Amino acid sequence: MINKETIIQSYELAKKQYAEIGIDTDKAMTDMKKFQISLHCWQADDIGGFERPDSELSGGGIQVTGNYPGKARNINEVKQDLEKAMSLLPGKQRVNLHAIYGDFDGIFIDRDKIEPKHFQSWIDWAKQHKIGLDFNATCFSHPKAESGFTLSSKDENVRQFWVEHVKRCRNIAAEMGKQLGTASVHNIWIPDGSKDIPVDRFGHRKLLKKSLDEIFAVEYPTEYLKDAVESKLFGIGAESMTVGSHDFYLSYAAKNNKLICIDNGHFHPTEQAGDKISSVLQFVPEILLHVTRPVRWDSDHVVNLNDEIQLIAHEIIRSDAINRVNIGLDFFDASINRIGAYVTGTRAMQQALMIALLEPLDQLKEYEAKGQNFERMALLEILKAKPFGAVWDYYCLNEDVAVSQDYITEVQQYETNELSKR
Ligand code: RNT
Ligand code: ZN
Repeated sequence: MINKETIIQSYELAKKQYAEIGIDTDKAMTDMKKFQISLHCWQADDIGGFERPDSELSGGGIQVTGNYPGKARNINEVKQDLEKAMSLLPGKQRVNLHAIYGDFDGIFIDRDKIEPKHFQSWIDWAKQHKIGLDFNATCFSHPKAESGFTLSSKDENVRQFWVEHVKRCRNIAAEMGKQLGTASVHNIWIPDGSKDIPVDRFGHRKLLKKSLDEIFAVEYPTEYLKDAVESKLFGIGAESMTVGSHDFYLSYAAKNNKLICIDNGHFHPTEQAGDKISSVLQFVPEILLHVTRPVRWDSDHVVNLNDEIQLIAHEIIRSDAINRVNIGLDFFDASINRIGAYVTGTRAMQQALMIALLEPLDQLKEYEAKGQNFERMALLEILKAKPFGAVWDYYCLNEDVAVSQDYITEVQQYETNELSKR
């Protein structure tokens, strides 16, 4: 077990060191409360969902690899796993559901028939835990998605089926927001694209625009619902063209006042998702982030505290956009303990935010404005060696969650007591 006295003493020293460069560590800890990261339910069961007892992912560019034991087999186990993960995380979280996670009571309800009542038990659970819910239409893992086209399908029946599904999903999300008193972010991601070089890119994109216009024709109060659209570069089986590209969705969001969802796995590898934040925020009201770790491609590894995540966090703080950025996670690794994945990934994002809050921004901006670029670079380098870990550990201690390596022990215990029995 971590020694509490050591954590407290380390913090006191760290606090003094940060104060010397004008940083108030107590304030940084208070500011951390402004973030509520949305935990994606799909890490718990490898995006299986509970639509059909035998449900399996059927393509759509989403690949989950690994078969580590302990995968959640039903809604109660997903809830239990999320509760465990949240008990190991400082601060408050939200939970992000996909439409295939409805409480269908063993009856098959097709996607164009789902209703708020199928999510009432999730809403009640969220009320009980005083957390918000976010939502996603599930336009993949379905026979009507197998052609590779959903909202941009040229088969009018197929297109209408998916339009109806997404309309219903927005209605469900609005109901979540209404009952929980915190707007639900509904995100649209579709797998539409083509494996080989297409000729009618224009036709499919025109259809996607038409579908979105139909879907958004129904308006909901923004206190209940915030709409986001998620772009992508390519997927497995859709290497040559993705209908919902960044250009497409960014234009759509800017023109229609929607949120753009930036998934940092959905761009060319040398593009920086963090660099996009200050651009798109000039034109859209808010953004949704899908924070992930793309290893060479959109592999959705567990988020680690790396340069990419730190730039994202810095840009949120430096753009003074805490209230305009909704942070969701989007990774799924079935090859390791899934609760450990949640906690490690979420903590990495939280740590990145805390590092960003511990930056003497006024001083750095002043150096920059005056052309003192050596000074700017030096201070940024100096900050890397400051005792951020002491502040983080103290924050966890204050929040009454496992500090440092103690969370490994807790995840191991949960594996022994719960996961290994599944
Ligand atoms: C897929 C998108 C999408 C999904 C989730 C499950 O590439 O990132 O956000 O991962 O909807
Ligand atoms: Zn995503």
